Amino acid sequence: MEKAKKIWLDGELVGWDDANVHVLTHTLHYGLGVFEGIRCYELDDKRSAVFRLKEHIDRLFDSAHIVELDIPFSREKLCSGVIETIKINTLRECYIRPLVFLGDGSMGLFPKNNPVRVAIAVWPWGAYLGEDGVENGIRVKISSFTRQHVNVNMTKAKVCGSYVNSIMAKREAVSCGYDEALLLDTEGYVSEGSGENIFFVKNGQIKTTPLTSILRGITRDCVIELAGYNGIEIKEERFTRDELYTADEAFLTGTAAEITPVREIDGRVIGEGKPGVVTRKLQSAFFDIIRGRLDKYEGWLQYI
Ligand code: PPE
Repeated sequence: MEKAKKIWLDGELVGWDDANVHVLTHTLHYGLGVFEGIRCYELDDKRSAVFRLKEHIDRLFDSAHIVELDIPFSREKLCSGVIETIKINTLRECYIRPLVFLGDGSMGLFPKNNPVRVAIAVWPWGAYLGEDGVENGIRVKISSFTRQHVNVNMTKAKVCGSYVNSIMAKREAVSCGYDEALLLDTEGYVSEGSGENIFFVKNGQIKTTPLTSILRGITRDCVIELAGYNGIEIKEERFTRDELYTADEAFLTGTAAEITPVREIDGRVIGEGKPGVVTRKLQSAFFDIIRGRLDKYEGWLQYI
């Protein structure tokens, strides 16, 4: 990972190597923390803009609310913290990781006075599933691990501890020679990737998982909006893995993964085994937006 110069920690900018915590930091032991993943892009006109910053910070506050972490900063302060951190690091394009965690103090499962701490780190991060993945599509495996039951871990909150499930699924998929894992929900319906939402296309119509066991992805929201704008029918409806096997096209969405086509699932070739027409159309609309080429969606860009 490529280091940047400074990290925003509890309201102060500190050196990258000085952004440290005590080993008794509560979140480190029990996983109760929440985070976000945001991207800042360089536009065609050479300005930089953070993509859907407000929505990401709102989701951070929702996540914190769900797990009862009281963020000691306002939304505005964190938005300006993000901008400030990008500027001081002189990065034109980067990934942004705000993290809300419980500091050290007491141990055990009923922490009382541990401080709620906030960090914002930024670093250059290229294509999450590889340049080739974005171009030509990736190979996905249905995981033997199940997505958390909606009453086990809160799936609408982006909670640190929930990612143990994702990491196990991802490692399993990679060790089996695949690029990414796709998890089913506790009833056996398709849920989401280790760090992405899933869509598929059949006969010109798109389907995606409804907001049950999945994270309410902001890229997912962009795709739903863009499909509507392009007159493509889109349904949020449960579906099974075999429905996916027989799809014409499939793709994953996420801040890190952006829009990554899926060319194979469990050894079955999807459609023609390469990114399909609908996927390409949505992908290019998405890339146009983040590069500042589509005025209609300028509101999604926060210039820095
Ligand atoms: N589901 C999960 C489980 C998830 O982690 C993400 C984002 C999404 C869906 C898509 O959400 P959105 O980014 O708002 O479109 N995953 C983040 C974490 C990646 C990481 O490895 O860390 C991300 O893409 O930033």
